[in-house]
Formats: sequence, C-alpha cells, structure tokens
Amino acid sequence: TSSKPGSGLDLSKEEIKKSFLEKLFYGLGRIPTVATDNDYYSALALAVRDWVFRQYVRSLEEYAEQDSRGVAYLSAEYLPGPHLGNNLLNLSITKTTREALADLDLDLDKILEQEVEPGLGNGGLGRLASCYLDSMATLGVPSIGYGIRYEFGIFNQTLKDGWQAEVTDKWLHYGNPWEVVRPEIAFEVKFGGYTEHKYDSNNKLQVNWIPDSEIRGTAYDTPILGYRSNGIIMRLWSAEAIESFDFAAYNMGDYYRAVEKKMRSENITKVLYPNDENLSGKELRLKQQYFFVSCSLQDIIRLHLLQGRELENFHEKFNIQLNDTHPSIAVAELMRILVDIHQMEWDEAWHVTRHTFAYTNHTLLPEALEKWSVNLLGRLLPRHLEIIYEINSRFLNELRKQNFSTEQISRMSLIDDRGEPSIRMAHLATVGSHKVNGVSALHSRLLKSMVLQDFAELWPEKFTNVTNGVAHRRFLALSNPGLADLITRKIGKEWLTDLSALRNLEKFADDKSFQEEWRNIKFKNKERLTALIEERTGVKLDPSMLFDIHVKRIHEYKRQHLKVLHILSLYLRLKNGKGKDISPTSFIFGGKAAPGYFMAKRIIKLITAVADLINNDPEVNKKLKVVFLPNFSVKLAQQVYPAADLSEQISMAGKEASGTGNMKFSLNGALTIGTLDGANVEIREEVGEKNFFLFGLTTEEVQETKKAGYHPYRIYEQNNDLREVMDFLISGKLSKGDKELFRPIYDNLLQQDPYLLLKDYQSYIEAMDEVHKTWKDQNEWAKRSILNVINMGKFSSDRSISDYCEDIWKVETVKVV
Ligand code: 26Q
Repeated sequence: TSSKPGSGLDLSKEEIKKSFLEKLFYGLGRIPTVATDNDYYSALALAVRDWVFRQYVRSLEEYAEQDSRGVAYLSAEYLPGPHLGNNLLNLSITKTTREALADLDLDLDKILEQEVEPGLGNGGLGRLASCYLDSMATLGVPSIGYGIRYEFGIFNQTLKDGWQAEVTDKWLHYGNPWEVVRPEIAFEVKFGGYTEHKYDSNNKLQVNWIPDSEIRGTAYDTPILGYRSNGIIMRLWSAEAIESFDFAAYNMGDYYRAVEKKMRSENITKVLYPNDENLSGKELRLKQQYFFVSCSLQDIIRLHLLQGRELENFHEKFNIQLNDTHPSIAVAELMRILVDIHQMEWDEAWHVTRHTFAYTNHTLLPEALEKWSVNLLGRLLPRHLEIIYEINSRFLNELRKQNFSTEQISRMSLIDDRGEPSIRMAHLATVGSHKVNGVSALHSRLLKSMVLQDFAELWPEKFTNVTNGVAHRRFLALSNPGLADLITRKIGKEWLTDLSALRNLEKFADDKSFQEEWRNIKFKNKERLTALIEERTGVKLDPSMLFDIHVKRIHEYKRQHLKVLHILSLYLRLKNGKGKDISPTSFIFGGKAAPGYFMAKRIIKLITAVADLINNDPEVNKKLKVVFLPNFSVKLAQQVYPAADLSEQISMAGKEASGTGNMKFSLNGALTIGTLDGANVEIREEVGEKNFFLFGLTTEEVQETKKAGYHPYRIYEQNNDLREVMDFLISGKLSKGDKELFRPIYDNLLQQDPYLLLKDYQSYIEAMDEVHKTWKDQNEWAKRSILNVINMGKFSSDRSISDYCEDIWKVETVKVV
C-alpha cells in the first residue's frame, strides 16, 4: 500500500523530533533538564495522537462521501492495551521515532515502558472488543466503539503470603494523553420515578416517563488507528451530575445535600465490576449498563438525524452489535425512543429495532447468563419494564398462534417467574435482534442445541457463527518483533494485512537453518521473560527449560488445578526416583480471580504453595520451577505469549466459549495441549492433528458421563498415582503442617468434581508425557512450532470482522489509504 500525500503516514525523523519537542515544551510546559520519563512518554503520545486523529478525520470525510452503512459496537468492556507502540506500528514510524529520540539521547523502549494500560475489562470479552476495533479500523468499516469510561478499571493483583490481594487501579493518575473530552457531546439519562399513560387528541396512547433523577454522560474519544489505514474512535461515557438541576439558588443545607447528590450520581462510572457470579442484584451495575446504552443510542440517533434522515430507515443505516447481554437493555431503550419520543407506531418501531440489533453470546454457563430482578428493573427503569412486558406478551401470543406448548412458552418467556421474577436478558437480546452468533463453531452449535434451543427451532436463519480472532499486528508484529522480522525477511509484509499469507513459509518448515533461527528467536524471548519474572517474583527460571504456560482468568472450569495436579505428579515422581523422562520445565501461571470467588482464590494460594515447595527443594528444582506471575494484563501478555513453548488450554469440553489466548499462543509458535473445547477444535483443524497435543473427554462424553452419574471417588480409588497426588494436597507438606488449607479443593474434587478433573486426569498425564518426549527432539518441536504459526491465518480478527461484515452487518468497507 502506498499513502496519499497529506496522510499521517511516513513521517520523517525531523518532523517527529519537532512535534515531540513542541509537545514537551508547549503541550506540557517541560524542558529536558527537568522532564521525567513520564513527561517524555506524554509528549510523544500527544504528538502521535495528532497523527492518529488526522487519519480519523480523513476516514470520516471518506465515509460521509460514500454515505455508507455504519456499525456501532456496544461493549461494557474494552482492553486496548498500551496504545503508543501499536500506533507507531500502524503509522509505520517505529524505526524513525527510535532514531529521532536517540538523537535526543532518549530510548524509545524506556518511554514505551511508561504507559499504564486502560484496564477497562475483565478478560476475553473486553480484549475481543479491542481486537475488533483494531480490525474495523484496518479494514475500513465505518464504525464506532461505545463503552464506559471507568475511573477505576480492573483491580491490580498483588500477592500477600501467596494469596491474591486487590489494589484499586488508578489508571488516570498521570493523565491520559490518548483521550479527548467532548463536552459538547453530552446526553441526559433518566432513572427511577413513574410513568403516566394518557390519550392525546388523536386518541393515541402517549406514555410519559417522569424520572426521579437525571445524570449527564459526557463523551471521551480515543482514536484507534488501523494498519496504515483508517482511524475510528472508541467513545467512552463518563457520568457527571447535572449541576443546574440541583445547584440553583438553594440555602446552605440544600447546598450540601446537592453536593452529596452530585457525588452519588458521579459514582455510576467509578468502577468496573469484576465478573463475579454473585453479582445479580447489584443495582449500580444495571445503572452502568443503562447509562452507557442510553448515551450511545442518543448519540447514534443524533448522527442519523444530523444527516437529514428519517428514523423509519434507521436500521438501513446502522447496525448495532451487542457484545453479550451487558448492553441488551438497548432493545427496550430504542423502542422507547421510537415509540414514546418519536411517536412511531409499535409495529414499525419493532421492525426497525429488530433489524438494527445483532447479539453475540459469549457463554453457556447457566450461572453466568444475565438476569435482572423485575422488581429492581421496574424501580430503576419503570418504562423499560412496561416495554419488556409488551414485547413479551406480543412474542408469547405469536408462539401460542403457532401452537407452541405451554411448557415451551414458559421456557422461552422473557420473564422467569419460577422464584423471584426476573428478566432473562439473553432472551430479550435474541428476540430483539436479527442475528445471534456464538464465538466458535462448537459454541455456536451448543448454543443452538442447549441455551437457545427453542429459539433456534423457531428462527433457524437467525443463528450463525463467527469464530473469534485476535489482532495479529499487536500480538505478533508488535509483541514479537524478532519473529515478525524473520517472517518479513522471508515472505515480505503481506501477512500484516492478510495473515493467511503466512502459508508462504511452508517450504521452510523442514529447513534446518530456518528452524535454528526460529529457535534462537524463541530463546531470546524466553530470556526477556525470565528477566521480567525474576524482577517481579524473585524466581530465576532457566530459559533452556520448556516454558509451559497457563494464563487466563482463574476459574474452576478452566482447570488451573488440573495443571497443579500434573505438577505434583511430576514432583512425586522425582521424589520417588522415577523422574528420568521428565524434560526440565518451568511452569508459569497468571490470571486474576474475582474478589468474591472463594475457590479461585484458593487455587491461587495452591499454585503459590506448590511454587514455594518446588523452587526451594534442591532435589527437584533443577528439573522443575513454578511461578505465579501477578497482575496479568495486556501489557504482560505481550511479553508472555512470545516466550511460550507450550500453551495450556485445558478447560472441560463444552465450557470455554472460544478462548482467544489459545490463538495468541499458537500465533507465537507455542504448541497447544488442549481439550476439544471452544476454538481449540478449529485451531487443531488448521494446524493439523499431529501438531496439537489432544486429551480429555469430548463435549458429548462429558454429557454422557454426567448423565450416567459421575463418582469421582471411584476414580481416585482406582488410580494409585492420582491418589498419591490428591492425598498430598491435605498432607500438610504444602502448608506448613496445616492440613485444612487445601481441604476445600480436595473435598470438592472427591465429592462433586463438577469439571471432571479426575475423569480427565490420566489422559492429561499421558498427553503431557508425550509433550516431554517430543521436547527432547528440538528439530521436531521447531517444525511443529512453525506449522502452528503458518496455519494461523483463520484466527486474525480481520477475518472475524470480514465475517461480521458479510453475514451480519452487510456493510462494505471504505479505505482511505
Ligand atoms: C456480568 C454481570 C455483572 C458483572 C459482570 C459481568 C460479566 C463481565 C464480564 C460477565 C462476563 C464477563 C466476561 C466474559 C468473558 O470474557 N467471556 C469470554 O469471552 C471470550 C471472547 O468471546 C471468549 O473467548 C471466552 O471463551 C469467554 O469466556
């Protein structure tokens, strides 16, 4: 691709130096003698932000000219990771910037290190949203990402005595050079109160919502740049009190009450909720959801009307993608806007609404499906509750006409009235959308046969799959420059915009000297991670060992504790003098536990206890090392994936909707040990069975095992090795004699074992033995590693976004460069 003159690409060293110094002097008021590293970072970020905004403005002009159909991506979470490095890459000025700074005696890497990432998400779902913005920008999809500007993002994780401790994340402390506040783009959002129903002069029912409070949402824009391409914005809403409302001439007492009220309304966007299961009933969470949905819809409608259009064809101009059910109240809100405010007839409004929304589901776990109590929702959003009831009654009438059974009708209802009545948000999203998709082939199939089965039978054409993908520019080009350079030297730069071009490397898979270069790059990446881990944890790994890595949120279904059982079995083998076949291995764990999730927190303590035991035992610590790397984040992820030899993707089949870490590992040349779960299935298909270590039950076998009545204790009785490992948990040897510390894990596994660790144990051990055998043949390992990388084409988020464009959004892309 070549750039048009006037685009923000291909800046010269002198231009970069000049802008950087101007930002430092006039933007920040600093001179080099007193400037801190953070000042240098901010100055460079401000300069780069201007260039990114230039691309954004150019894109806007182009989109306006083409009059194209647009996409609004609604997500309660984003995890963009550090912006600076990625923007330099996308502007293709990394090298020039490095030289410009070197002229000033400054080191780019040190400056990049300064950035604090916005932790505005929990994990996979938030990171996926950011990967999608990257690809929408790159491909030229006229789009905007809407979300919440949490003042405190996901907590920072520290370890205290081996337990997780949470520290608040003050990511805005040093300011945020990437965002621009837009005080003129602000909307009012109502809460509470009651509704009035009246007939107007034409005898048409008119509903009026009289709220008891109102707050303002103000837009903060962060430009997101595609690769040598368009820019789009991520627009995050921040809550503030409406001052004129409360601060009019009041006396002293009222003044203080008004100040309190102001503070209370500003807490809506204070903090991101961790994805705890026992969160239903948290009123503030529902307020956050409605707040950002309402601001976003008002903004989209403003844009639509600004272009002189009618609301009757809103759906022809806008697609709104719901990232899980978190923004699904949007279905009721759009109906309210069309019917109550713009006086549209119900049927027409419903037509527009259903053709506007599409819904992505990210979970099958019944306990994770969102529900809001009717009582709470009615108190906070009385008009929306009426609208949901109306949608539901029309929908159920339709089902009755089509002779659905009463049982089916009550299963499909938007209202669950077994127990405390609640709204099933997944049903609202499904009924209110024209497309519903799962996030991997397996997950989409299970969605249709389990959670949304009745709906899939009613509307088969509504259901589709879009397998997740990852931003390969961030997770390969940016985070693994060594490997990226090697690839580019061999096959050119095409892969940056078309990941399937990596197949052109096929002829090198067997080439010994290429394999050697490949291994050297991996080794250097492992050395870098080793240094970082030593700095953070004090544990020194040996980069020549096999790096076996399990990083993701801590959850029982992801089975971090199955990995621990394997480590303990190796430990006991070594202690019993039977460990000669074990390849020296460093086990690296990372991930946060929801603060209220008892078992997850105990699993972290178990990992750190095993690490202490093994790392300090000279009889085993030449062969085994274990570390828990605290505070896993996008920034850390970028250092971890490139250093991995083995990727652990060991969830119980049927539980991980897709996984995206699995893709990032493979993309960086790790081999996977995994179950047939989520996107693992498709990864294995692409890289070839031989290059993937498979173990464990299939989803169907899991279902059969449970149906037949599962008795983990019997497995424990029959497997000597497993019994020894399990008993070790409560021997006190891991816990200074305390035999009770890990009993909750032990008891849970022997009595219920809901995620079938014991059932899959033997199969896992055998697959791991195969891993250790393969590792001994380093050429073979390198070959399989190469075959992993070159077959990753499918898993670029560029491919996912193309799928959304074709199958769901029906939009054409418009590129400016
Ligand atoms: C819900 C209610 C109240 C508070 C928080 C939440 C909440 C927040 C975040 C519930 C769930 C999440 C995040 C879920 C998530 O990350 N799911 C993952 O999505 C990835 C992208 O599709 C998949 O790859 C993973 O398999 C899936 O687990």
